[in-house]
Amino acid sequence: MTGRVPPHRFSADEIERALASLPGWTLDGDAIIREFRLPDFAAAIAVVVRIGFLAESADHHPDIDIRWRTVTIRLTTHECHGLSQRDFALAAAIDAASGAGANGGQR
Ligand code: HBI
Repeated sequence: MTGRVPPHRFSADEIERALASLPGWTLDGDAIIREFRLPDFAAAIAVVVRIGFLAESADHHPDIDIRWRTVTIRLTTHECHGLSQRDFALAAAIDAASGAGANGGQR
C-alpha cells in the first residue's frame, strides 16, 4: 500500500459521459474493455509492450489478453472497486499509443 487516497469511483452517469469520448471502449461490469486487431502477432506484442510502459508510468495496470493478433485490454480500478478517472485516462493514452485514434482501431 502507498497510503494514497483511493480514487473517486465513477457513477453510472459519469461512466456514460466518459465513454462517450472513447469510441471502441465498452462497459463490462466494473470494467471497460477494448479489442485491438493488429496486422500480425509481432504487431500485437509490440502494442502490448507500449501499453506496458504506459501502465507503469501511470501506476495503473490493465488486464491484457493476447490471442494471435487480437489484444483485449480490460481496465478497472481495484482501489475503488469500480471505474475511476485512472481507467479513462489510461484508455485514452492506450488509444493514442495503439495508433487506433478515436475512431475504431479495428484493422
Ligand atoms: N491497477 N488496475 C489497477 N487498479 C488499481 O487500483 C491499481 C493498479 N495498479 C497499481 C495500484 N493500484 C497501486 O497504486 C495501489 O494498489 C497501491
